Amino acid sequence: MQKFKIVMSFFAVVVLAGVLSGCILTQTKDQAIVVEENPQGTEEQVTEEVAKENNEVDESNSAVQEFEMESFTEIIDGQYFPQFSKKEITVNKGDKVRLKINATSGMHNIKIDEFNVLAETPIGEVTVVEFVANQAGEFVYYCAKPGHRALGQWGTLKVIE
Ligand SMILES: [Cu+2]
Repeated sequence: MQKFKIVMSFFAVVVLAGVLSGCILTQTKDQAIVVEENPQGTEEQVTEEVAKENNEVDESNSAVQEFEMESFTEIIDGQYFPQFSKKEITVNKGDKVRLKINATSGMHNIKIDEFNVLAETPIGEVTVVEFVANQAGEFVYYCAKPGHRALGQWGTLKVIE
């Protein structure tokens, strides 16, 4: 009888262990699936949003300067003239600059050499570009697609002390 009890409790332990490890395995699997389901999805974006908000709180002494402009290609007498609707932007040194670029026609991007800004601006979308204007002076923002800058797709970024 004593032996039987020992055997039974051994079984009980084995069954309990099995159930527990089963739970743990299931949990691990579920977590793995959640991660797989969001490789470039919502969770990451939410984290980025939170990070952005935290940044804004951290830089509460510096203002956020937001500008909206259109990026497009005008056709005049069969000639293509790619351009930004805004030709000049003025901010204070230390400002966080947020550009909202609405690309309505043509293939464009935006580049500002001195602030390491380079972003594609897909047509039909509003592309948001952010950087901190941490140096004073006059800079050029432009489209780096072949020929676009020379054809007039650029503007002046003035950062004043
Ligand atoms: Cu362009």
